[in-house]
Amino acid sequence: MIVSDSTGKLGFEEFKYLWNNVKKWQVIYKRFDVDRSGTIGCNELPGAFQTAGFQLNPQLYQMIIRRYSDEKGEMDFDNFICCLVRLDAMFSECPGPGFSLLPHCSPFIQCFFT
Ligand SMILES: [Ca+2]
Repeated sequence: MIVSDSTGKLGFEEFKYLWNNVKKWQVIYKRFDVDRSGTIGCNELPGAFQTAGFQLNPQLYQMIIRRYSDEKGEMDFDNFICCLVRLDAMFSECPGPGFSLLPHCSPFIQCFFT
């Protein structure tokens, strides 16, 4: 979790962790915006997420696109970061190699994206 202590405040360690992630994800975002549109399209999204370390099933991509992309299926940088921050927090709460292998986590995941 990003906010790991119970104060609800963002401590220095959490901030550093978050900042490093944002820097890393920014590089990925630029790399996977293949058509240089400034947004990540739904066809660019799976590659970007996989590079960020998230192996998701198609159902989850659909949920994410519905929740974070605009009506054309394009995701801007702010939403991309929001989404990855949430995924990262969820992955640390659901230990395991990936969501698709953890069916018992599905209702938990769905409540994040619906
Ligand atoms: Ca694009």
